[in-house]
Amino acid sequence: MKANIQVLLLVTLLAGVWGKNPFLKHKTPQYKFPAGFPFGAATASYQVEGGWKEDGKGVNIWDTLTHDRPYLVENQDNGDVACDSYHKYKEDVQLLKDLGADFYRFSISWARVLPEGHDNIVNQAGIDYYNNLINELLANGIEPMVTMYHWDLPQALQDLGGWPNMQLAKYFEAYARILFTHFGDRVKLWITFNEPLTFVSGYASEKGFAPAINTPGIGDYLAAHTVIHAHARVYHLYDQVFRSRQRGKVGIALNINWCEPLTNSTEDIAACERYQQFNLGIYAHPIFSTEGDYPAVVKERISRNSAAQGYTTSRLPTFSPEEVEYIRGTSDFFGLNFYTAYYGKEGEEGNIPSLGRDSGLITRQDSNWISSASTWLKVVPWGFRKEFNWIKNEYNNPQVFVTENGFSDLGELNDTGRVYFYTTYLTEMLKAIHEDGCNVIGYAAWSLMDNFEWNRGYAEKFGLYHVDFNDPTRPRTPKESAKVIAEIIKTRKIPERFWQD
Ligand code: GBH
Repeated sequence: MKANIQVLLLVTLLAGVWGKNPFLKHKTPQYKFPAGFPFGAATASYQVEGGWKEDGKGVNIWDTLTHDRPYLVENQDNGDVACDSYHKYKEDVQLLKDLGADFYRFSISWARVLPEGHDNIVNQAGIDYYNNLINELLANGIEPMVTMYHWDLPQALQDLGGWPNMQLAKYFEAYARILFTHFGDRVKLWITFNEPLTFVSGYASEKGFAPAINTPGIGDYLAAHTVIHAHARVYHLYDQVFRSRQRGKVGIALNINWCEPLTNSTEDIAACERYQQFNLGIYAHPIFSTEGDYPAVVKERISRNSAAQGYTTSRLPTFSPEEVEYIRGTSDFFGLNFYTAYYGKEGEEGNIPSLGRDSGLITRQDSNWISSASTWLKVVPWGFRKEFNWIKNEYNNPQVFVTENGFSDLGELNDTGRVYFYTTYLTEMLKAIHEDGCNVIGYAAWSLMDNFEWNRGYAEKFGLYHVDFNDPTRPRTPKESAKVIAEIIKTRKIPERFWQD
């Protein structure tokens, strides 16, 4: 009897050590980040640079929106000065260094480099600014990851119609050629576009993102079509002219929310599948799928709705077979911006016509999910893992580089909400890597520092570093989350005090 108890105790102890004892409270298995897995932080030109009319920079559509229609932005804020990174880039690099970041994802302001959008006038001061930033990063052992377009279209190109005008694909290629030529010797990670889904919505409402034009279900689809062409052109340009010498990678950053079926009915499951196809597949399918082109369900539904609404042609443009071939496979990695999730059920909502209406579902968030300072951003860590798996299954397990992930609050230094967000989302990402075999190859936190949050102005803060926007010198201060992220980068794991049961 006594021996039996001893054996039982021994077994219990050993099982406890192995983490399998059901009687002991144990925690989710803790995984490490693979050796060499790059960690970084992200920003975007209009959100941080300021210097809106300095040294020959041209006007862009966000300058125009914030100056001409200030009522579209919370508190009538604008990015004229923002974080003043145009002058403070050396300090920004030190923030990254203090984090232990492997790379910095920033974007180039098209109008700072090409004030009129076209390549006939190159602004040398703009080239100098980005050369200085890139050189400062490299001198500090931080790799630059450069987004070519994070929403600040030169106004001169908007005057020609903006992204719905197919000619912009050609102008974007000319701009990209300037960037590869001037920076490609040192920049090895390129992102053509940040979140086309989000910025083409600037052609779907007069109230939101620049240029804030109200042509939903038409202008946004035309813009998407141009952007996909423009992306492919830049990829081919890199292949044909630069890749053999520069040996970098060219990708695109796509944003998506997870959609969890409200019930397990076939209708709701299909509704959430359509959500993925209409919001992610519309860009990812032409580029990352084996067959190319827009997803079948997207083509069918827009064509059917267009006909029912009296249009004699589909509101969604078509790719020719040659174009499908030209676009297919034009990305070296899948950039993923991920923040939150929705419940989805079959149904109709949204403007007639609109992408939302065409997709045929109703989305809602759960009032029990933890909130942030942004109405749309609820904390749903498990959605992150599910999204990685959806991408893995849909596109044959591509290399996924997380190009954004982050949380908003009101700017507090003891940012416990953000710490909870990062530690839980990163835990789910580790499960996707280690348990599900998802091919995740890098991670950027959004954002390095508090910045101009588009139509929300400075009311919602995403930074690991606090920025004091009332002080003309825009001092930066590390938040608690900056310290935790630094610890994670250093130890390659989630600190035990944050492990969840
Ligand atoms: C990213 O977008 C952007 O790339 C980045 O610049 C931005 O600062 C960051 O996220 C934080 O927002 O106002 O209710 O209509 C994330 C995807 C898509 C989220 C558009 C907000 C608008 C919601 N975004 N969405 S609403």
